[in-house]
Amino acid sequence: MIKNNLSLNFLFLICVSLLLLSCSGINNNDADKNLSKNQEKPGVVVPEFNADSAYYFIEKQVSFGPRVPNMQSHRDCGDWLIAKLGSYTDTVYVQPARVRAYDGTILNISNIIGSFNPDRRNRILLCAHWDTRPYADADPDPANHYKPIDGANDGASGVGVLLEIARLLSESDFTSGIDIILFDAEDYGKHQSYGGQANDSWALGSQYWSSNPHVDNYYARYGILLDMVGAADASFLFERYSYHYAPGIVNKVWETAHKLGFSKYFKKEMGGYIIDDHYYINVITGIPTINIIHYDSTQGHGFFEQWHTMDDNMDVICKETLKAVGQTVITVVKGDI
Ligand code: AHN
Ligand code: ZN
Repeated sequence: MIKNNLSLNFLFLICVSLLLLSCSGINNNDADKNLSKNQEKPGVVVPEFNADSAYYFIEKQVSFGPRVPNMQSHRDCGDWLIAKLGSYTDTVYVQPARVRAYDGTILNISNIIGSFNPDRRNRILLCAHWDTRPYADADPDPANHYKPIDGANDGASGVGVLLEIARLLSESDFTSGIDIILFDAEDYGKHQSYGGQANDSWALGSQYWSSNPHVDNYYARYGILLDMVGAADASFLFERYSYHYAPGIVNKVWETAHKLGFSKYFKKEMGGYIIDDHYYINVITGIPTINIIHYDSTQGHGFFEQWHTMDDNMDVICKETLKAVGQTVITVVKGDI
């Protein structure tokens, strides 16, 4: 009797823990049911986004160390990304460049582009940045202000979601073109203590690509940028440049997220104007591009709590959030190819 009670209590405890710890290791019940019908567009089969797989891709990037241009860990991770993206896509392009940072440092960078059906005119662009910030200049401890960060959320999360989408697309049949661009040197913007003049110091890789696309006359119908898409309880608000340049895409993505049951992440509220890779793509190439980015107005800086701190590590990453973003984006893309 006592034994029975104990095991009942134990079972109860396990159930409660599973409910509470939904972020530290969810079991995705849908994982073995790989495909689901798109409720919106009958006939369109949407693959099931695997958050465990995306999580692993993030963990792998972080394992190289900070991906700061000119560091060995940056080159090592770049080589892994080229091989991984190349294994899923029809063609992979590496676009090397030397760019000048706000402080005069010459950065050896590489944008990494994986393309499905590279010869098709009708294309969609998906992107994220793969580099990480060279300094934790928003860390509460000033001793960390010149140390590089893991960038599990700021950087690796968007790339992890896109690699999982590339894996799913590699198993999928479609005729349109898709480009997955991993931009370098997004996060080498001016240090918070820098007093000098520094225009356009962020997003150096996407500025370079936008002025020098990897193929002549490159065009895509629209683009979607993912930045900081992995934290627990993330909130994705309408980013204002996205809404200005691509309101139709913003509405389509948020509508899709709501229909899939992810309204707690995708809030239909205005956020701020954020200079990020999508800004330069919009301004320089004219490709209407949106940014799905974690925006939190309760934080002074407006982003997730651990933004540009030493705590932007794997502990921040939540599979539920990855699932919400990944399933939404793959649903939108599958509906359009
Ligand atoms: C600015 O702070 C101007 N832009 C932020 C873009 C960013 C930084 N995305 C990730 N890290
Ligand atoms: Zn950053």
